[in-house]
Amino acid sequence: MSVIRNQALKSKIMSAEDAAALIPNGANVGMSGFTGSGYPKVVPQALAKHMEAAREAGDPFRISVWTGASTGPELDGELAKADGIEFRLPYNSDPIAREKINSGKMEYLDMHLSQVAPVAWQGFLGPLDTALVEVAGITEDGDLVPSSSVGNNKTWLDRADRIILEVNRWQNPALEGMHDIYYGTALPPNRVPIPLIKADQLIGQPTFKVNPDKIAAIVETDAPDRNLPFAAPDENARAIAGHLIEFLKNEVKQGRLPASLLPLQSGVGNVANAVLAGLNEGPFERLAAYTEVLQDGMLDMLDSGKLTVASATAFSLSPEAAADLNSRMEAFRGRIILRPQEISNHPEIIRRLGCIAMNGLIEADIYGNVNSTHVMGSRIQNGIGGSGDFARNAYISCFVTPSTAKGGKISAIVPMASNVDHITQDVQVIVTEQGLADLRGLSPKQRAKVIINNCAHPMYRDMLADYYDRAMTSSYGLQTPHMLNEALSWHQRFVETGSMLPA
Ligand code: 0RQ
Repeated sequence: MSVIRNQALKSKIMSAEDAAALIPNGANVGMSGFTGSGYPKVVPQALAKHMEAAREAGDPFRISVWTGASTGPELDGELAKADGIEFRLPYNSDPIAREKINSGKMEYLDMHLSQVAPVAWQGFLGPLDTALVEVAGITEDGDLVPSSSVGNNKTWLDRADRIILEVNRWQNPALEGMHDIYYGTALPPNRVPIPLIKADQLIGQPTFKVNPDKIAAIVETDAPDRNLPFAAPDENARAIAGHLIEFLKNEVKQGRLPASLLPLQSGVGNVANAVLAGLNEGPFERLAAYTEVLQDGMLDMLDSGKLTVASATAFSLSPEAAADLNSRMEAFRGRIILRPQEISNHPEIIRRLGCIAMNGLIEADIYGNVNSTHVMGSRIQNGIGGSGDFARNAYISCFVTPSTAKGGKISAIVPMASNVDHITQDVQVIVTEQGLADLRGLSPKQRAKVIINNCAHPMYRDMLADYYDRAMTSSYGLQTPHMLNEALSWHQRFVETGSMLPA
């Protein structure tokens, strides 16, 4: 069966080049895509060629790109390489785009992922000229079958003046019916409760509604989603997973968590994926996930039966796992639900379900403030993504990280975080390969002792204890003792010498 089942819309089929030519210089473009899934693959490349030519002719052509989260090299990579992105939101992990941002050539607005759609509706971002969205198909009635991510597509399709669709035949047609698109959100004062009280509940419809008059172009594609592979869990990652599982086991024993835990959220990255691998071998059964991305580890847990259902907004799978899932999508019907990111990351729902959040970090300070985004306080790594949505509203908010980075030259536990994404009140558990710090109910000074003793690498532990002891005798105040002239000196030393360790 054709994936374009609506006869009238077939007349809109055209080449990627012709579709790209519809996007004007300076436009705000809302694109699909979330962690390397469901992003448009051919129109951005055609647009990038056009941008390269314009740049060489001395007449720069740049647009603002709004997405769900990160995308693939065909989108962010190609447009950034062509110097075609003036402004980008909300989450990026593409290395070329990262380099443009960090060299000051691209404006980047890093936002909580749950807030992007409502903010777009508030209007201060300006009008949305074009929605460029990958879909898996078009129904007889002209409804759109979402692809391997939902992200902000509902909002882009509703809000844009013009719609360009990429219909991707690579996506398994069995995706139809695996999405839950909720149309009940509104801005205040018209907001109402979102009626979702269980991770596996359906509250919306399987397709996007769309005004056919706005569809200006349809481009047919047949190209795979492209994600980066995960690193196999190393010794550190396995140790981190082990500490976290012991902690969760004890919470169950103490009667603070049910035996099947509470809905899990797991962030992006190698360490978060390794924790899932640990959970797959662990003692917990009949788990549920209410999360934003479904990584390899979660797919394995669905396969083993440890996980009964995974609600997310996107797949975030290695190329092998993406191909594997795509080849047997039907088997996961009813067990995988993809929702708009406004819903997958909604504070109201996360708080109600009581998610257990597990996210990576760049650095944490001795008082438990967490930096998820900026290396040495100034270079963006990826972005806050959904970590803030979940950390603030979770039942238990955990952060996982190796205790050092860059072969030990950087300590992930520092005197003062060089940028704060998650304030100490939103950080309840920090886990490194050294151990776990349960910070719940502790004051700042009590937290410092536990973090230094349990989480810091031995190479840095005495240095942190020394900083804390001296701060206790010289700090302006003793609620959160600091020596302001030294608090960021480790970072400055790294910038100057390439290591946080003294010569
Ligand atoms: O860089 O690849 O150049 O060596 O950061 O680090 O240790 O592999 O860890 O893949 O789990 O990522 C915070 C980036 C961790 C991620 C972060 C460097 C390190 C390496 C990756 P290289 P690891 P992970 C839901 C949740 C924010 C968004 C989020 C992230 C690279 O977890 O983006 O949580 N989180 N979303 O060398 C310098 C340090 C460093 C450091 C790590 N202290 N200093 N570099 N790195 N720590 C999903 C979404 O929102 C979509």
